[in-house]
Amino acid sequence: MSEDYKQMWSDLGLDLGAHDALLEVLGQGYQQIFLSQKNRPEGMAYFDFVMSEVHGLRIKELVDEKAAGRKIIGSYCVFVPEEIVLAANATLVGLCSGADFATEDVERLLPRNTCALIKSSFGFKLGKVCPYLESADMIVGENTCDGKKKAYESLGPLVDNLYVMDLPQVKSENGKALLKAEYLRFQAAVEKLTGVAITKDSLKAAIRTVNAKRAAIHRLLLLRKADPTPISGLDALLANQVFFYDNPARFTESVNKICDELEKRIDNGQGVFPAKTPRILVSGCPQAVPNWKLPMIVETAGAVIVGEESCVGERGTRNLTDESGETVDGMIDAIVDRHFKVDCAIFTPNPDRLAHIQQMVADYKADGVIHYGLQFCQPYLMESIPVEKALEDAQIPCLRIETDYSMEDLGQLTTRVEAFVEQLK
Ligand code: BJ8
Repeated sequence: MSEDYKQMWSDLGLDLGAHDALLEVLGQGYQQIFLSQKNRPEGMAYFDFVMSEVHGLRIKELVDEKAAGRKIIGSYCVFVPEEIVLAANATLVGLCSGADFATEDVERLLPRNTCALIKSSFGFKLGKVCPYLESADMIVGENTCDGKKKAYESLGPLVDNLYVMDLPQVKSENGKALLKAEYLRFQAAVEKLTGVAITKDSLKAAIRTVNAKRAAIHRLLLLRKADPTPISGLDALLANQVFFYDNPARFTESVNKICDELEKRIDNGQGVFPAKTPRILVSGCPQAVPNWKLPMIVETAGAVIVGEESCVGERGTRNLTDESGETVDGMIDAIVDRHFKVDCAIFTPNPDRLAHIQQMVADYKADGVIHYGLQFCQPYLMESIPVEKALEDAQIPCLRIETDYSMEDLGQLTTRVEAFVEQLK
């Protein structure tokens, strides 16, 4: 594929040598981790194709959209409302990154003790290896954790199109009013970028499109309640990750198709692992592409992941936006209501998240929880301690891990996960 796209990547300003190296590692990792799995649903062929073309065909589509006058908006957080972007005739893509890159350069701009997710986003910019970032006409940062909000101050000078959205930290009426004010400000900024005024009809259509996409991925996630589970945690995570890159309508159709297949598998008692395999819920920080370390360890240690309480998972997709609004303002209110339910650990206090973890344990019949914390991520690491305590009080085994994107702790993590799986058996 590379030869066909070299000109496009070069036009986007990528460092072709560094980019080739990244694709090589990504391809090898994908081969070893995903394609070696047994009993995969046939519908995963779609996601294999998407991943093989994630820097190729999908970027070509975005470049073609740009040539036709459409704008591309990049985001690092599920609080950036895709409904508003689509309604203004623009396309939203995720920019969070799940691999270390150009670490030395990054550590000249950010402290060493910054979480891997933030460092990776900087590394992809400084290393000039992310065609999504380079295609974006607007990059949206958000004031969530301290790491991100301060990092955007350093990202600003590296790009010429950073827009920073303020976000509440408390689920109060004032907090909700701030979110609405910020969504209205964002609406105005997007309309200015695209030159398209959002109308009642365009916003309604956008809400329906995004809801359909969320409903489809949520349908897939709920099918994992079955024992044996019809899809591996690795493949489900991949679908959750592709959610942020793919064309929404095509994604919805492909996910619904694989769900039809999974339903048949469930009817036939067919699973990826035998029935009674220990079932694990992963809860915590988002796992962005190509961060597949934890599910790879868990699913080669004799367990299966049945759910992700994460923004790349149910935290990000479970709630739909009410579709009944009849005015733009009414629909913006519905978008605010929907996003205000996201129980990110940046909120204080954040009791909904604990309740959701416990609900997911019950719904997915999980035998235990692995709390996934990225090193130096204060919000999730801080919350992991009361989460563990509450789960233990409810006699639900919990393993708290703290890691990064490197493979240096692979041996140590594997040993801990294997011991945990033994305990669940
Ligand atoms: S709504 S989880 S996508 S902020 S891992 S950068 S929290 S130090 S990613 Fe997130 Fe939005 Fe919340 Fe979801 Fe900071 Fe932690 Fe790093 Fe994190």
